[in-house]
Amino acid sequence: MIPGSEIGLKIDQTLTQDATGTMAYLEFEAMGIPRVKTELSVAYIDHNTLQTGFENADDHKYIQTVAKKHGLYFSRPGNGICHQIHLERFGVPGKTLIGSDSHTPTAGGLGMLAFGAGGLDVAVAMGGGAYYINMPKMVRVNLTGKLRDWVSAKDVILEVLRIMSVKGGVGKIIEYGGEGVKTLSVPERATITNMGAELGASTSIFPSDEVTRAFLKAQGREKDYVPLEADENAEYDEIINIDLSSLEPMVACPHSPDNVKSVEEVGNILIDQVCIGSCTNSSYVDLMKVAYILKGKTVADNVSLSIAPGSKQVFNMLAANGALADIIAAGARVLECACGPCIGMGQSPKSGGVSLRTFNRNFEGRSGTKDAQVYLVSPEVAAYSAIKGVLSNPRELGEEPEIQLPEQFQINDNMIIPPAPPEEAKNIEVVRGPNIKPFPNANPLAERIDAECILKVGDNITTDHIMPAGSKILPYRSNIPYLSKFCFAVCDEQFAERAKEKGGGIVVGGVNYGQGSSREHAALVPLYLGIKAVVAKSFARIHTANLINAGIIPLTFADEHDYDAIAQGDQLSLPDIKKDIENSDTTVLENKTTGKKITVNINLSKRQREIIIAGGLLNYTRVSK
Ligand code: MIC
Ligand code: SF4
Repeated sequence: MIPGSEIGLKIDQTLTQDATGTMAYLEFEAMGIPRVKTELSVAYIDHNTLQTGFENADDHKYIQTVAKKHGLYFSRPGNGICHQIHLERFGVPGKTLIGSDSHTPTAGGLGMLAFGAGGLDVAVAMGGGAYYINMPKMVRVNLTGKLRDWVSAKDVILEVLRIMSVKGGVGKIIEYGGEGVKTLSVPERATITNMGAELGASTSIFPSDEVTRAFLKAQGREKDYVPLEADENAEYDEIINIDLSSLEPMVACPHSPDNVKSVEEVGNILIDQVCIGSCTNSSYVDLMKVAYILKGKTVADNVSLSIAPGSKQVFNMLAANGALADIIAAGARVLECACGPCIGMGQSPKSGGVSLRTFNRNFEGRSGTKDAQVYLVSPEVAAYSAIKGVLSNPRELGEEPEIQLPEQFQINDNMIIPPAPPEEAKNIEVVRGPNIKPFPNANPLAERIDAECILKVGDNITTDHIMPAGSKILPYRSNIPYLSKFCFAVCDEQFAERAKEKGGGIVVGGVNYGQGSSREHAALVPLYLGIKAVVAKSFARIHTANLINAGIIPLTFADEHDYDAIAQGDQLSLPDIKKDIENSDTTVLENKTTGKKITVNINLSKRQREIIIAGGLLNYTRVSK
C-alpha cells in the first residue's frame, strides 16, 4: 500500500442511481454474470424523476426488472435520494462500498470505506471483481470544541473546502478525528463526508463510535454496529486542525464550492430563490431546524423556496409530527424526495437569479440557468434567508433549540423491492424501452495518433462542462448518440459539430480536469465523438478511471508551461504512442503546426496500460476472459 501505486479492493456493497445506473446495468448484462456477487447491491431511482416523456419511466422499468433478475434491491422512485437512504437503511461500518455517483462517500459518516466510481467499475464489482484505485495519502482533520448555535456541519465542510480547495483532496483520504467528532451526529458527519467529493478526495471517513451505535439503533440496526477508530500511533501525510467553536455560518460563492466566505463577509445580498434538500442536507434534523425557523413566518415576497426531503422516512416523520404543516404554511414549495433542483431537474432560477442552495455543487449552468448565481449554504442559513429575503446570518435568531435525533426513526421499507430468489430469476424478463441504445465501442490502440487539438479548456473543468445534465438532457443517459449533441456545450456550443465533422481529435485541459460527478458519460460521449486522448496539467480521480475504461488516453504535461505551446486547431501527433504505452512513462507529443516537441507523462499502472491497448475495459475483460 504505497501512496500513488495501484491497489485492488474487495467490494462488499454497491449502489447505483438511475442517471448512471442504466448504463451500469447494460454493462453488467454484457458481462454475462447471472447474479451479483456482492453482499448487498441496491439500485436507486432518484435523479430522473421528472417524467416529461417516456424516457425516464422506461429507464426505471429497465432498472427495476434488471435488479429483480440479477439479485439487487430496488428503491422505487419516491423513496428518496440514494445516499440518504443508504445511510439510513443499508450502510454498515467497516464495509466497503462503491457507487456510480460521486457522493457515495456520504456513507463514510457511518465509518464505511465508500467510493464514487464509474458505472463500469460498479458493474465489475457487482460481478465480484476488484475495484482499483491509486493508494491515497492520508489526511487527518482534527476536530476540537463544539459548534455554536446555528452553525452546522455544512459550515465545517465549507471551512475544509476553504482551506484545501477543490483540488486539495485529489489522491487523498480525509479522516476525521479528535474530541469534536463526538459532538456530531451521523447525518452531520455524512454532510461532511458527502462534500469531500468537492475536495476531489478519494473518500472521507469518520470513526464508528457510540454516536454511530445510537444512530444504527434508532434505525433498528444495532446489530450492524462495530466500533472502529484510528490507531493511536497512526501516521498521516497531512494534518488539519479545526476548532468547531470558532466557526461561523459560511457560504460558497459562485461558481465553485471552494469559493468560501463567511455570511457576514458577503453581506445581505438580495436573493430570488432558496432550495433546501439534496444528499448533502436533507436529513430529519436538517429539516426540523428548517421547520422551526419557518414556523409562523412567510417566505419573503421576492423569494421562491423549494424543499425536497432526502427520504420517505424523513418526509413521513415531518408529516407525522406536524413540522411539514409549518413548512407548508410558510409558503414553501414542497417537492418529492429526490435530487430535483440539485441536478437541474426543475426549479431553475430566473435569468441572472441569485439562488441559495443547501446542495454541494454550484458549477456554472448546473441549475439549468446559465447566468444564475448559485451560493451553497447550510439549511439554517437557507431557511432564515428565505424569510428575510436577503442572505442572512441565522445567529441573529438567538438561542438555538435542542433538536435531537429521534431515539427511534419511523421504519417502513415498503418502497424497497427485494430481488427474486435465484430459481424465479431465470424467468424474469428485462424490459427495454426504445430509449436504450447500445454504447459506443472503442477500438484497440493504434500504433500512432494524428489528430487536431479539437478543444482547449482551462483549469477545473467539471464533468458538468463535458457532459451537462439537467431536465432536457438527463433522460437520454442511455442514448449516447443523442447526448453527444450537448458535449462541452457549456464551454463551446460548436464543439459537438466540429468533432463530428473532423472525426474527433485531442482535448487539451488545465489542472484538475474532470472534477465533479462520476458520470462515465463524460468519457463515453467523447469516445463516441472520436476523442483519442486528453492532455491536461492534472486530472480528477474518477474521471481518469472513466477515460481509461473508455479507452481514451489521459496524458499530463511533463512541464506545465507546455500547455501554452498548443492552441485550439493545431495539428498534433503522438507518433510512438502504442510503443510508449507498452513500456514507457513518457511519450512525445508533436505540435505539427508549430514544430514543437512536447514531453507528456503516462501515469498508468500495468493494468491500465493493458486496458488502453485493448480499447477500454469491456474489450480488456473480453480479451482476458
Ligand atoms: C451529480 O451530483 O453530479 C450527479 C448527478 O449525482 C452525478 C452522477 C451523474 O452524473 O449521474 C455524480 O455526482 O456522480
Ligand atoms: Fe443527487 Fe445532487 Fe446528490 Fe448528485 S449531488 S446525488 S444530483 S442530490
